[in-house]
Amino acid sequence: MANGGRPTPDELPAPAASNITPKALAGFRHELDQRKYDAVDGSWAGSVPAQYGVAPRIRIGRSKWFNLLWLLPIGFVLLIVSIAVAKGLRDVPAVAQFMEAYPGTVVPQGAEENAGFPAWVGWQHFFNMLLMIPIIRSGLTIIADHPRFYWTRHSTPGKDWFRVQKPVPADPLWTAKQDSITLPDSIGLPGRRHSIGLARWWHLGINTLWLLNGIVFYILVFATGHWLRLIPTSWEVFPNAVSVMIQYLSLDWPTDNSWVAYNSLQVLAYFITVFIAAPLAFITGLGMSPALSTKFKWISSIFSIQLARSLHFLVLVWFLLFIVMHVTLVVATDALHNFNMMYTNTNDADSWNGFWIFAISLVMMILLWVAVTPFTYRHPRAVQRIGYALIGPVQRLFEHLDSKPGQYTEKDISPYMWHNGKYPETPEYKDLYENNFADYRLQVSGLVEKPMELDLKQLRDLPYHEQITQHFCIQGWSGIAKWGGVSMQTIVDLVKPKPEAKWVIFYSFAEGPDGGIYYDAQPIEQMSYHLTMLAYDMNGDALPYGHGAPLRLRNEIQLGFKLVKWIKGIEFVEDFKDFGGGEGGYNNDHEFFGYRQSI
Ligand SMILES: Nc1nc2c(c(=O)[nH]1)N[C@H]1C(S)=C(S)[C@@H](COP(=O)(O)O)O[C@H]1N2
Ligand SMILES: [Mo]
Repeated sequence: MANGGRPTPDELPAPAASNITPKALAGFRHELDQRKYDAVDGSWAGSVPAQYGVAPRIRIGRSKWFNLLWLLPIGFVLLIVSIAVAKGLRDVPAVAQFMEAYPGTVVPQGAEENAGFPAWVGWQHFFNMLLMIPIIRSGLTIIADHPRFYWTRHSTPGKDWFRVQKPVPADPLWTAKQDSITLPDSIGLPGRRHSIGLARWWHLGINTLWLLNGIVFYILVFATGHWLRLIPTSWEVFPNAVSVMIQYLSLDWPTDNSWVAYNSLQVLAYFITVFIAAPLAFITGLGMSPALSTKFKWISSIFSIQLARSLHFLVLVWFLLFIVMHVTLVVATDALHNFNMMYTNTNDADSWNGFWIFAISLVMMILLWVAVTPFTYRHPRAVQRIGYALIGPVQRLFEHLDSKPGQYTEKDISPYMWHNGKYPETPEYKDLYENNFADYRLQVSGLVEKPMELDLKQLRDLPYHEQITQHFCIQGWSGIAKWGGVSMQTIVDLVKPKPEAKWVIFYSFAEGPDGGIYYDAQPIEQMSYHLTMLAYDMNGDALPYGHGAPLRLRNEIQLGFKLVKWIKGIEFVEDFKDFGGGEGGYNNDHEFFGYRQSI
């Protein structure tokens, strides 16, 4: 023996088979951005510059776009013409007879006994207004994050029917984040580009209160005779509504009898708002939830997320038109009397009492309007916490919906899938990519019996799992793809998590916009769901660079931002509090998203 009695490498026994290196055991926690972000300032979202949209446009036919600003002059001309026509009509004897037969108001039986407005109507009306302001404004911010509407779940560029943004550029790696636009801070809540995380806390959080207010309203409306005012009880409401319309347009307005009964146009407008638009807002809102859409396939196959989102938007348009008309008419017809009915619940035509209460409520609304965006920028964590307190329980509830595959087939696959996020740019990733991922190792570590490293061949040798599912980005776009790879259950069975493991962190090669690698924490139960998998194939080919090569997560009850692309490691942990900024994910740390996103 040479070497002073020590064996040469050739003489050594082969090392015991092991697929774990000390590096693998370490996880990637040290590569996370540990800073705490507690305010929204100039460095927001990786110092993303403001970018404004274009005037709203509607698609006509295949590719012609109509700028809606033209509706202003067109609407003005139409209004003038309608006024002239209405005035002319009233001179026609048949029309005059019609107007006499249908003066404009149907007084239902029992209306006289139920005349007047109880105090609860005034209060409900006030709360409703107060809540609608943040709901509508945050809704606009949500729209601004993907300023396009589609009729189908494919969200294909050029197939949008409405946009406030230029056409989608030809860049094949154009991301939805690049597509997002800024709103003025006085309009959006908040206005900044890509502040959807905060906007959603406002929107979903306040929605729970609005819903509660609405339920109380429904109960009281039906428990009292108040429903008689809002629900048409005879077909006469239609000719009467036409009559009222002619009276308004001919500028010879109907006599007001609101203390007893609304005129028929009011009844129809209020009925639609209370009993059609409001429930539709709720239903279409839920229609955008990934967990619900994936579970209730028979509904979502017709009522797709994009149909829901488009209808949700049209409901908003209705509300906006309603608010403008309603406020205009309240002020233009007998303002003092109207204020007294709603704010002091008296049938007093001359007192200023109602006006003053209205004025105070208006000041409150203006103060609220002005304060909410700056408050959100100063206290985003408070917005995140309060929002989560309000809507989090429902989001948690929906996380129990473990859906089976089979909702979609090959023919449902979207021709185009939007990209999102920040692409990996590190030398580490570039080297792997150029080598066709021959040196790629997925590192699975943390609270497991058997930490391991798996190369792509080993991953491909595991039982193959395939699913055709729909992706739901928080920004609002969607798309269907076929994903092939390994069920997360298979990985769980291999590594055997310890009982203490409660959360599973997925680490990316890619950094986030503020630096530090992208990551996301998911509850361990969901790793056993049917539709939770690591995908290395997409639509029958190897997963492309833009969509997360060589490996990405799919968990179909969650929104897209939780589905980490370019995965390099998975770590089983007890709690995510000590990882990164401690909020359970990159977007949660940096942009105040939530860690449960089933809605
Ligand atoms: N590493 C990493 N993964 C990520 C993101 C990211 O920014 N970085 N963005 C997420 C978001 S917001 C979405 S919607 C999906 C988009 O997946 P796709 O580009 O394959 O459509 O990836 C998610 N995974
Ligand atoms: Mo997303």
